[in-house]
Amino acid sequence: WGDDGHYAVCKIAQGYFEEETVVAVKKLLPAYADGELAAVCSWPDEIKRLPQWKWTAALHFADTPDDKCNYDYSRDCPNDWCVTGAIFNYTNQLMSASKDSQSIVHYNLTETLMFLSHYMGDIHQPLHEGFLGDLGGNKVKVNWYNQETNLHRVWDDMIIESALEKYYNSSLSVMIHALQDKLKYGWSNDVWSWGSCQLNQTACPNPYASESIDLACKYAYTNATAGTTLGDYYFLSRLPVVEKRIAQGGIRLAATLNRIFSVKP
Ligand code: DCM
Ligand code: DCM
Ligand code: DCM
Ligand code: ZN
Ligand code: ZN
Repeated sequence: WGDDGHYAVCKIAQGYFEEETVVAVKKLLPAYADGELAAVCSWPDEIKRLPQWKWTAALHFADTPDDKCNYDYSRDCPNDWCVTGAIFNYTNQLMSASKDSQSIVHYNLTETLMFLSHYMGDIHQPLHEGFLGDLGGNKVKVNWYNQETNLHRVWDDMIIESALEKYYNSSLSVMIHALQDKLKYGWSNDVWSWGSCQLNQTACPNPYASESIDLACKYAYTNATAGTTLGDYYFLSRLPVVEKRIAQGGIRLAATLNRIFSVKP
């Protein structure tokens, strides 16, 4: 996602934090966040092109083989170097620090929290598990209404931007409130299952990646080959998918952080 998508995921997550999570997150946030996790959730995008952070660039996605439309950790996350592996790794870092406050921590847990929160958003963007051959839609040149762009950017930014203009008075907080209402009144029966993890695991990103490539094949790539002009039909039919993925990302980020910080030393 672009900045708006990441902000929305983290703002929604904040509303589902348990008390211990509120306290732990507040301790880890940098001062400039002013107590808001959402304020720092785009940080990994801001730094990923700097020479000293280049190693993080591949952790934003897990591309999958062209036209397979499925995801397999051992195949698509070689050496654990992808968004799913990053979520496992950063969860483990926060867990070991939460479990044993005496241990010498060799990493910066503030950065760990910002990476985990960002990558939990990205894994829910269907094209972050898109095809290897087109770099998750980046090589698919399309027009969004009369603007030249690529399919990946349509899903990172354009659908959200058009929704803000058309339905939300150009206000991200109005859009977030609408998603919070949908979570309360429309998706209330799904929220518990979205947040739950199998086998008492703390983080379970693999099913999220599988859902993403399934949605990429059913919605993102469909009727969006190179050279296509995407407009109202594509926008209206795909916006519900984008909104649901942002809501799911928020719920799952909160559930994961709640599991991490409920662990007593
Ligand atoms: N981005 C940014 N600042 C940067 C690098 C990228 O704002 N220094 C934006 C542009 C991307 C968006 O972040 O479209 C999402 O990046 P990604 O999807 O790689 O996480
Ligand atoms: N991306 C992806 N798969 C790739 C390469 C990039 O999903 N193989 C994502 C990461 C960014 C966006 O596409 O969100 C743009 O990539 P970049 O910022 O590297 O130009
Ligand atoms: N949708 C989704 N994930 C699925 C199935 C559907 O994001 N596994 C999208 C397509 C629908 C929207 O969400 O337009 C609402 O679907 P539902 O009413 O099934 O929740
Ligand atoms: Zn992206
Ligand atoms: Zn990213």
